[in-house]
Amino acid sequence: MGNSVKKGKVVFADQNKVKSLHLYKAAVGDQCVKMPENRPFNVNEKDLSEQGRKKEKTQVIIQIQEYISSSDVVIFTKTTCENCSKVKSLLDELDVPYLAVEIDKTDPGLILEEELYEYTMETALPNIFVKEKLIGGYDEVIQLSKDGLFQKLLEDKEDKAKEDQYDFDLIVIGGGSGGLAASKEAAKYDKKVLVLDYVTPSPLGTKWGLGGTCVNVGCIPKKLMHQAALLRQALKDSHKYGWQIEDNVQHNWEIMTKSIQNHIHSLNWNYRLSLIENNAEYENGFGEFVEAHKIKSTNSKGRVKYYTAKTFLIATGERPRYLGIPGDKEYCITSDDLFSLPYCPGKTLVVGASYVALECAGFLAGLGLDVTVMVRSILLRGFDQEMANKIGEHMEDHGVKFIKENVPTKIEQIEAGTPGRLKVTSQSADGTKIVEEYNTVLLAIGRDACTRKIGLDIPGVKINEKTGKIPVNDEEQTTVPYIYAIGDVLENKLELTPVAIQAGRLLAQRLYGSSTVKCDYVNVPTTVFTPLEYGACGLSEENAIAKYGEDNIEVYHSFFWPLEWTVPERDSNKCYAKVICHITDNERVVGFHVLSPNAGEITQGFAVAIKCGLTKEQLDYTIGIHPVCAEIFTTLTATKRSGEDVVQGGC
Ligand code: FAD
Ligand code: NA7
Repeated sequence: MGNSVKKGKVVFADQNKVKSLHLYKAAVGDQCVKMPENRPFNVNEKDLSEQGRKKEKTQVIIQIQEYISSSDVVIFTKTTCENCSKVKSLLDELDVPYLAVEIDKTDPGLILEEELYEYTMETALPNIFVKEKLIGGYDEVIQLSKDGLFQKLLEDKEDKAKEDQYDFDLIVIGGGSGGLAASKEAAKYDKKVLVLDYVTPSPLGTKWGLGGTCVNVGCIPKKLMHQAALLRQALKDSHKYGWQIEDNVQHNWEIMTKSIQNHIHSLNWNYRLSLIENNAEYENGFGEFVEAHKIKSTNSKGRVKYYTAKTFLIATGERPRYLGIPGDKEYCITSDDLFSLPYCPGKTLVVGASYVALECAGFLAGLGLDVTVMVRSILLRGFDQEMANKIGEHMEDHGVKFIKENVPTKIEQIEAGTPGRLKVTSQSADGTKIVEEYNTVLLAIGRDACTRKIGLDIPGVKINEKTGKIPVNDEEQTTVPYIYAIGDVLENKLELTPVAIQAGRLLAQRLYGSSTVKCDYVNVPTTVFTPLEYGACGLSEENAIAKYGEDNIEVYHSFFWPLEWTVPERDSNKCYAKVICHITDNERVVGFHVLSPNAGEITQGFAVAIKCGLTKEQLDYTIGIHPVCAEIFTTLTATKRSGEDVVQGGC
């Protein structure tokens, strides 16, 4: 990297004296970049008062902004910096005209370098701006150039935009799973697209990069930590397979989190690249409506910009909910903090009993921690309850403790530390109090839609006042026709990454292509990554009964024992398969459920078949693959109604 920026060192006092503002013209011709207007600073150098310093700071910020907007490509450099020279040579080779601001040649007096650091948060030079957007430094430009993408940044749709009364065709608020998918797809139709993404730090200060919940604090780190826990089980199993591994193998939390975070950082960068590849603009700013067609974007330094668009898409997702009891925000963590926690959480209380809670409890216990789950009512509300209870039993068998029908009422710190010690007071419905000590309390009690602080009332978008969720029609259109919404903010829709992506992509195709295809929210497969994974597609048994009546459904089921688990002699008949068929509709499969290793891999394939109208007869005529877990679905004969014993003896 280039020279480190030393805060407060490099300055220039009088713009008229700025001799070091070099205008590099590499084959510029008519496109010659223009110098920023000279703006003499009126700061009295002796005026060291607070007000004077503020004024000075403001003028430098304005100057930086003027530099940035004065040319398509602006580089802040130093003459002594090797990487700065390399970047300039590269731009010369690429025949790209640029303006280079040589910081070390500017007259001293003001705090350009310090303000530049504050502005970009980049700790090294050069800082490269393309079309007023910070692209990054040396590494980023070299990578973009290697990928052949630097020139692409310079292509734009300005001409089209000028014809239009708006700055953009589409502004997407939220650069998560849904927002990014929609932005890239819309840009493919040659639309001018801006995507704003901004992560408000968690109460404990955790923040992350571009890509939204799934990649940073959801599916990706969760599945990787689940994998870390499965490896411990594999180590145990390996004894019976002849591996002579010592019993006291230790897990290192820091190494795991660092490796996972490194992977996430590479994904953050790939998201950025793919926006560039698709010619969609990105800004790291918090978006909120200020007028019907105008939004304000505020970055982490409080810098504000305004943009207008013809169409808007809300894809702001959700953030974890807090209990609203003493000590929750001060001392508890949520999934937003867990995956980058710099220390092992130790003895952990997980509050909540839905999939985020059980998955986190599962992998923490799998890593060898002492884990308790505090359940207010039932496990996995909304999922098939038979499967949910089997998951709970399996977790209990593997050492996870459950405190049922209890809620925390107070969290107190006994001792600060990494982890510290917390005292948790909880209460059951009958008023019985439990007081227990933990190192960490993880709240997983649901998530709230990020819809209340984005000025939706200004254009008149209606939300469900109680939940904050946005109701939409079957084309993801809100109550304001030119404003759409997708993903986790939607009311009564599944909160899953592939759902948000599919909805975003199809919406862009309908808006800008000739498509009429709508997102199908029915029969969406999903998997809960508890230690014993649970895959599901279609209706739960309860919902199938409610919809078709008990007499009209047939439930085929069986326990099974994965071959791989027989040799280590563990978890016999814990895996379970169940298909729910609608009798009067040719025994069409309306519900598919499996508790198994790799349940997601199994469920994905069957979901395709269910989408094609799979019947029980077709399952029976399908020849299985032997010896795999999924073959159980081709041999199911026992119905629940028959009361037949479904425990299996093995292969
Ligand atoms: P998000 O991905 O949350 O993106 C919204 C983005 O908008 C965020 O980056 C947010 O910071 C940003 N934003 C918010 N407000 C503003 C604003 N005003 N201006 C600018 N930006 C803003 N799904 C699965 O399919 N499989 C899983 O295994 C899975 N596991 C999960 C595990 C956990 C712990 C969690 C919490 C979720 C999991 N999910 C999983 C759900 C999945 O992450 C979400 O369904 C998905 O991310 C929703 O995408 P989205 O685009 O609606 O929102
Ligand atoms: P869910 O699916 O909304 O479930 C919330 C869980 O937390 C559920 O078990 C609730 O119990 C429990 N809960 C809710 N409030 C409390 C309080 N105050 N005290 C104790 N327990 C409580 O949340 P998740 O976090 O698992 O997942 C939300 C979304 O995130 C999911 O759809 C994915 O998109 C990712 P209840 O059953 O209501 O008694």
